[in-house]
Amino acid sequence: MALKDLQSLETFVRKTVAETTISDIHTHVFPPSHGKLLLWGVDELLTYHYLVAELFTVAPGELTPEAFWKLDKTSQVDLVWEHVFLRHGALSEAARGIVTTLTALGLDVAGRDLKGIRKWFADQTIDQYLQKVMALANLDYVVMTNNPFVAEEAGYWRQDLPKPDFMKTALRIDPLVVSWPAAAETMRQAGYETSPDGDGQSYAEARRFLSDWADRLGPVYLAASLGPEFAFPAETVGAKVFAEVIMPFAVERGLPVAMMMGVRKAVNPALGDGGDGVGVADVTAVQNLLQQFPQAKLIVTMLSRVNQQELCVLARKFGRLHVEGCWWFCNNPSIIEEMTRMRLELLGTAFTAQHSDARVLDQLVYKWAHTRTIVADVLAEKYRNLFTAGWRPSEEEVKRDVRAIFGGSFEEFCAK
Ligand code: FIX
Ligand code: ZN
Repeated sequence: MALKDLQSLETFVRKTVAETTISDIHTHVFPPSHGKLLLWGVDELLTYHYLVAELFTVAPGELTPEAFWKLDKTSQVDLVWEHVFLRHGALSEAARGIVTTLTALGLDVAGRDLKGIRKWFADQTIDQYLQKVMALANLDYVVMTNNPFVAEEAGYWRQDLPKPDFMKTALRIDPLVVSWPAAAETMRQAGYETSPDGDGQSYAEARRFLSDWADRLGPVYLAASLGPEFAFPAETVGAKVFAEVIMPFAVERGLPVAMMMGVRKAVNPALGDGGDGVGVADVTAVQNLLQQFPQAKLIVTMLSRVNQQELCVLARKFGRLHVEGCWWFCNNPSIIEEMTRMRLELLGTAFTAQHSDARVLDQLVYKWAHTRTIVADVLAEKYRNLFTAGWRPSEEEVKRDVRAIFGGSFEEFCAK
């Protein structure tokens, strides 16, 4: 049905964004059968590495990361709660996210009763809670991050444990690119003839390793996070592994390669996962891979705000490049708004607006609630401009377009 005036159009756009089922194409959640790997609950929420990093921006000098990591989880949580939330206010995106999640779960976060909130979580069982979180976030599926080079993860997958269909897999292979000698040793110990130097045979065996794990996992895509220095082509081991292992395997298997570019690993190692930083990546590496591998499909997100326009322009040149997500340090309202507006202006709906990157299950609730609010504002503006220019979108078309940027375009891209 056509939308006859600006008011009914804007109302319908906002309603559609609020109600559209979303596919979350990058997360760090795990199946409940993988035990402690699946993080959930208020203590894990409050010790998310974003908040631990924020703790050390405000904590007293005598509280060192070394001392913090020696504390038990409850004491760590109490410190984050006291210093980040109570003494300095929950204005950061990561802190506000906890408030959003706890409120959506019906908990009295305004009362700041951490004890009572902890008790509520203690009464939850993960299987029901997982369903509750997926429903609250209104997701049809999540794509996980599954790294066969992490012994604990590989151990669970080798047991062939139950996994909900709505938890899809991604074969994560950073070590192949960024630490080949260690990856070669892991593969050698698993029975593959790989050597730390990397040679023809090693690369063939690495492709076999990927093939065996792809058979086991059935991944939606291959994935790797890369530093800002990643270049292609280049006389580096990483570039050689892309050329000899990753790209040939991906093309042969018909799998997209997801590249997450621009992370400066362990800028401050004392913070653990929270110690990573950001750097401007090299978009020409993506361009060169697309030119050299004309059958390959790349899904790319970049960590630096600086890279965003150049990446969007490249996606206009190659239908085999899919731009997705406001990754990590871009996953903040000010940057999500700018990136979504830029992507709509340059790519129409041929992109995926967001991924949650959730490491703690409950984060799915806030990451998507916050994104829906921002995307609704941007889309309302874009449809208003389009209507004013003379176009009359129907309700079905608005639904189609909203779904497109929340998973539909991704599925079309993967099926190409
Ligand atoms: O490499 C990645 O998948 C990153 O998203 C993570 O390493 C990072 O710690 C994260 O979860 C950011 O949100
Ligand atoms: Zn991630």
